[in-house]
Amino acid sequence: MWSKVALAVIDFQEDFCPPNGSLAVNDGRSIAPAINHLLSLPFALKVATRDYHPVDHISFATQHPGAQPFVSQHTITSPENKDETQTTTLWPPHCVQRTKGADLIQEFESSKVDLILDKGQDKRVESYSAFGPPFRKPPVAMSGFGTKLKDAGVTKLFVVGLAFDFCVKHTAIDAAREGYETYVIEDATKAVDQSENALAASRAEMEQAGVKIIHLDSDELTM
Ligand code: VGL
Ligand code: ZN
Repeated sequence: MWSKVALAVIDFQEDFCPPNGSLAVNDGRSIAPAINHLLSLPFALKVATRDYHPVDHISFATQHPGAQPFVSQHTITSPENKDETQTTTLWPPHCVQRTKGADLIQEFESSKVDLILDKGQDKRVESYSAFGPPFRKPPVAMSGFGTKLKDAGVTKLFVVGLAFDFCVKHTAIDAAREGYETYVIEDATKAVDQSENALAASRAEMEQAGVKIIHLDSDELTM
């Protein structure tokens, strides 16, 4: 029953974890045992993604004079179509290519994944989703995530990792829209904004798109 089922571990990287991450998510490191447990299950495909930005990525507040990380919003126009825009939060520089902050964390048994895919490499656009930026015509070489799932014949996807309210959420919503039976295992994720209101809003947004939010003890994981 696992033959068409994949696991995606999103952005489990140093910069998203305490104590030294530049965009550390509270308790981000604490989900490592949960994720390592999931890696022992017989998924047909296990993928890890990395947020992997050029040093001058558009999402860095430092690229926008006067902007404040976590607070300022910035509207990005599709490089391919000026009628498509994306409004997004600006961040401290993070996950810069070939820096320690971009490394997958040591505690994550990443040797057990089949593939590591990089995203966020085009400095002109933000791409929370592993499927690519939210524009109809992708402006860039994509991470390859969608193609790899298709090639493996996957129909069902479990999404975990960091952060619940950004890259996990957007990857899961895109997966559901692409027709995958999609689950987020909430206790194998952590959010940037851990207030109950924000968590509820993220859950609702995902559920609206057809994503199911489950926990590690779900029957869905004892197929
Ligand atoms: C992420 C903020 C900026 C994430 C990536 O992986 O959730 N969040 N870049
Ligand atoms: Zn990023």
